[in-house]
Amino acid sequence: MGDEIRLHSVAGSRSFRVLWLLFEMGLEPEVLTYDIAKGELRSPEFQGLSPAGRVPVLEIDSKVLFESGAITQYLCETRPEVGLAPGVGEEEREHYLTWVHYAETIGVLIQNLNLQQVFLPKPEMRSPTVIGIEVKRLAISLKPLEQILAQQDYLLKRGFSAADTMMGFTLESARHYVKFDRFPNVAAYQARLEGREAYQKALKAEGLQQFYDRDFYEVPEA
Ligand SMILES: N[C@@H](CCC(=O)N[C@@H](CS)C(=O)NCC(=O)O)C(=O)O
Repeated sequence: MGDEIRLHSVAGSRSFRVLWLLFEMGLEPEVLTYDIAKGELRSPEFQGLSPAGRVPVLEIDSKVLFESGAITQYLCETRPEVGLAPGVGEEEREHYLTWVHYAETIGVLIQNLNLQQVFLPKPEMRSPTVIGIEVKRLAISLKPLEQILAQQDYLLKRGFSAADTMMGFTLESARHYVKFDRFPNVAAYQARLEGREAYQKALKAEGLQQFYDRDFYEVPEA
């Protein structure tokens, strides 16, 4: 297996999930950062690595992987000794898989809200109807997390896992659109995750995410 680990990343994007997991595993990737606004993900070189021009991309073990969930599963399956995911046949495997992929259910809602509230260049391009619907769907999606986190500190009973590195980044964005006072267990969970050394190390390595210009985005008037 090749030794080099290279993460293609955009600060504040889903690549954070992978960077944080790598640090939790004690791995030290080279981090290549891109600027979406400058069209850097559209270069033929980058699209040769990621056909849809998306981050994260991870080069590891002489392979190239994209999709944060697939990368998470790959890392945990090839490095089981780190103990960050239940393997096939182990307890809570089904919950681990569910939460890893559920993080994308939330991730896509966040992506739609980011597009509507942050990236569309003119306010008249936004749809208050779509924003209202997506905010409601996001709040509904947080409810099962609130329930599970009332009973345990992490998504799995056995403790911190790669399901948490998938979910944690997503929650940091969610609080810009849904008030977390309705979700005290989710808020406490997020604080718990942010307190981890590897989370803080990933924040420093990736650089600050730049695009939110306020703490909370209200649904605009229709
Ligand atoms: N399901 C994919 C989504 C990847 C994705 O959409 N990444 C965003 C950043 S969070 C991206 O690269 N966007 C660039 C673009 O839309 O041009 C994953 O989990 O890796």
